[in-house]
Amino acid sequence: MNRRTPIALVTGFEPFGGEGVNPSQQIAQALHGETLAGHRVVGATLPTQFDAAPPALESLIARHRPALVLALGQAGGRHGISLERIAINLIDARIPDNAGVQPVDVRIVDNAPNAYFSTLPVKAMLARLRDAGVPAALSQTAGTFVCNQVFFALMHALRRRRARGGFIHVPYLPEQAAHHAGTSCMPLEAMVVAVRRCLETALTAAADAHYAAGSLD
Ligand code: PCA
Repeated sequence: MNRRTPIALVTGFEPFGGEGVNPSQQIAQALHGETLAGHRVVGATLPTQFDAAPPALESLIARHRPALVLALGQAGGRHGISLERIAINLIDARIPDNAGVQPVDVRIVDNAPNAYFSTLPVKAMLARLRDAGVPAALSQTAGTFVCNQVFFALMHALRRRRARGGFIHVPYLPEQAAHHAGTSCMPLEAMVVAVRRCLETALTAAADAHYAAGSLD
């Protein structure tokens, strides 16, 4: 790969909330170094900390100048792959982050819009996952914890760049779900395959695939 190969940046998060692992981190690590649709994947881990996560993401964007950024996070209890559509300009933490910080009702960026939409073709990605038999859904909220903060910071950072960006929440791994009775889970390898398909779709789909795919709910 030469230096001009465009980059797809994929981020995951450190474990948080008492968990020993975070599938989003493991997926980003698994995809690191792959070439997908002519893009080299750079996988990285963000701290699950309100103060540290946005600067870490911004320095990765400055360093790699990615053509596309896909941020991943764990959403324990959700069923299947959640393709997030909307980042809101609000933090309202139900639990402390990994630094013990728990902001309540705080704007993420002053003088910024109340929300940004993902600029990834979420409906084309959803169709691709459903064709492959992967449990997946569009989600209209990424929550109000560190994931939503990073999603918002990502879309704010990209607002004047050509690069596209978005966010996917993934469920628990089987070993995590074993400690949460009745919750849904997915094996790591199935999540890696699913996120790879999403990336390939996002890197190849026309920018308007988002709108052309129709309602899939
Ligand atoms: N999930 C959390 C933050 C880090 C992660 O993987 C969230 O959904 O906000």
